[in-house]
Amino acid sequence: KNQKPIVFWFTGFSGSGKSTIAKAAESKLQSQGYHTFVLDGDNVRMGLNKGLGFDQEGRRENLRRVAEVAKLMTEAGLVVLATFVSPMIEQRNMVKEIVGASRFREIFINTPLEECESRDVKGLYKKARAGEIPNFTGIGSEYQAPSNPEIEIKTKDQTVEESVDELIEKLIPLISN
Ligand code: GGZ
Repeated sequence: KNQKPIVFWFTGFSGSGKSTIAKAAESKLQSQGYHTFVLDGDNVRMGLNKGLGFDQEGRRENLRRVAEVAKLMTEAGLVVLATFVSPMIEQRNMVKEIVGASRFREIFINTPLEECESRDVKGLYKKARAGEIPNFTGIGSEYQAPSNPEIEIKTKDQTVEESVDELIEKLIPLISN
């Protein structure tokens, strides 16, 4: 299938739905014949980036390496869905520079902190509030929302299915030749 190799860079709080939405979108894209790869904390912080922390230096190095991998994947022709908190504008600008602006599109999974905290799927917010995770994004560490994302998905008042469909509808025109 003809497709443009683009890196879709998902940013948002922990628990905002980045991975869930990206993985569901990937299955739909693959069933339509697109060649995709999801890069996220789960498959990267365990291996390639094992040992990197969550201070801004650790995050920056995490994101730098991921950006280089995503770039290689676009050279193989893939559509990449990369889901990382990537809290700082400066970090996302670095990623954009590495990947190349023409291949980089920012996606803001806009779920308010209060909503992520009330979902608390992994119990991490509870731990962070208890002081057990010192640099947790939104609690002990800053999150800078993107000011001009290519796509913004507000998950608060819609189902996962609706968020995925909204994303797919906006994304497909960007990868079609
Ligand atoms: C934020 C943390 C932290 C801290 C562990 N801050 O919900 P999750 O669990 O699966 O998503 C979070 C993930 C964030 O890793 P990233 O590689 O995406 O972060 S960054 O882009 O900033 O480098 C969360 C878990 O790791 N986690 N400690 N202190 N999230």
